[in-house]
Amino acid sequence: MEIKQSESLFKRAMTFIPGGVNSPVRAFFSVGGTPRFIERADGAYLYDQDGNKYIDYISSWGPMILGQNHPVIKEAVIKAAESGLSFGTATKREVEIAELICTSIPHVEMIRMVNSGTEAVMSAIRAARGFTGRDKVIKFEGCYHGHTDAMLVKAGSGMMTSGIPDSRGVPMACAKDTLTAIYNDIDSVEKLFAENPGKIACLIIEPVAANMGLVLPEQGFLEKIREICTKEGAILIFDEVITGFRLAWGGAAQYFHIVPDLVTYGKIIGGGMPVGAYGGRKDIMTCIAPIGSVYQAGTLSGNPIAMAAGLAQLSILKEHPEIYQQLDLIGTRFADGMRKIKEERKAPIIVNQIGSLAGVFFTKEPVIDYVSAKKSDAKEFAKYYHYMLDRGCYFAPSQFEAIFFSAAHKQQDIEDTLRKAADFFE
Ligand code: KE4
Repeated sequence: MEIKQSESLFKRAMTFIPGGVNSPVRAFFSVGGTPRFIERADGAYLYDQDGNKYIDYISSWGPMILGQNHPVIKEAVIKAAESGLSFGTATKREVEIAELICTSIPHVEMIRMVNSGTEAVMSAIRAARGFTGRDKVIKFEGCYHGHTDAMLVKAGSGMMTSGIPDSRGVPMACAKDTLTAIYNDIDSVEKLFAENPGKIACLIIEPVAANMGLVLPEQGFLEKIREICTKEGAILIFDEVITGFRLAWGGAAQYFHIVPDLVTYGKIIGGGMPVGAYGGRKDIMTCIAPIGSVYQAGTLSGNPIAMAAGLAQLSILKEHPEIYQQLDLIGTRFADGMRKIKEERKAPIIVNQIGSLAGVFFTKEPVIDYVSAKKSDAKEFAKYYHYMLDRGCYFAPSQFEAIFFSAAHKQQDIEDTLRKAADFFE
């Protein structure tokens, strides 16, 4: 595969941008080789600067659930841009998107727009601390909640990929209030509450962990977490930046019938533009400035163009719930196909999948948490990664990320991918 343009662009990028990228996991450091510089995207496909075509299995890390360059979303952005880009005032679309979410997701009584998932998480944690008057936060090893200081402790995603689960630059004074539990291990949660009675403001969890590869909650795990948080007076925050509006319209909360106190969103609600949001119980959200004393703000929060893209995408998802069945079919078809390859070709892989999210681990043990995920053979993954990339399948360049399917993926794309994967395990 000819990638001369990407190679020369990467060389230039390395001169001016740390690692040549604006987000670490894009740099291909864990799989080696040259990141592909994508020029354009359409439907289920990406096209790089050298004209190579790929089936898109990262969907911009989740936002492009309807596929790339969707005509309705594009039209909404162009139309909004004709009226101006940013006013720094209240605007109608902010009311419309807040109304759409709050009137259709019961546990979201109020919502605040921000510009990224990181900002949503940072603000939700501050709201929980302000509401409870407590300082400590529980997160789970391998879960990633953006790069706010308090969350860069045993974090997943790019940190797990680069093997630095704890970032330098985070003061001990901050990290000491972040307690880490083990995913799918309720005893580790109970132990932290017992050791810190009355001190834990909130527990934040990815209800489906998609930043250590894909790890599913075991039966009863989320229910027990809900019970413990209620008993201990700690705020339960579902970080639905990935699962929100993806697993179901109401996200993992609807999928698993659990009611969180706060929820964070990102990705899909921006339709490809920079948007995050946090919301939930009214009694907590009314603590937020200007009506409350928990401060949070943002110049471009609720930006008119971003709201137009988000509204367009959410409106399609709301009006066409059959999309979720379609997404589940595609994800299940992929997972079943990979498991068939595992059986027939004795491939050393474990496949996790839920709806339009999947994960393929190069290991023989079930992957249920950070430790079991870390046992994956990253070298073998890297070989598989490049084999598939060179044959036009663009997955996340890390063993510790998820596979994202969109409504634009067709049966044919999946069959084509499975055929190539089977050949790799020949
Ligand atoms: P952003 O600040 O990147 O918009 O969102 C942070 C975030 C919060 N919560 C969850 C559950 C997330 O998955 C993320 C970000 N996801 C990664 C992908 N694993 C973003 C990709 C990247 O960092 O480049």
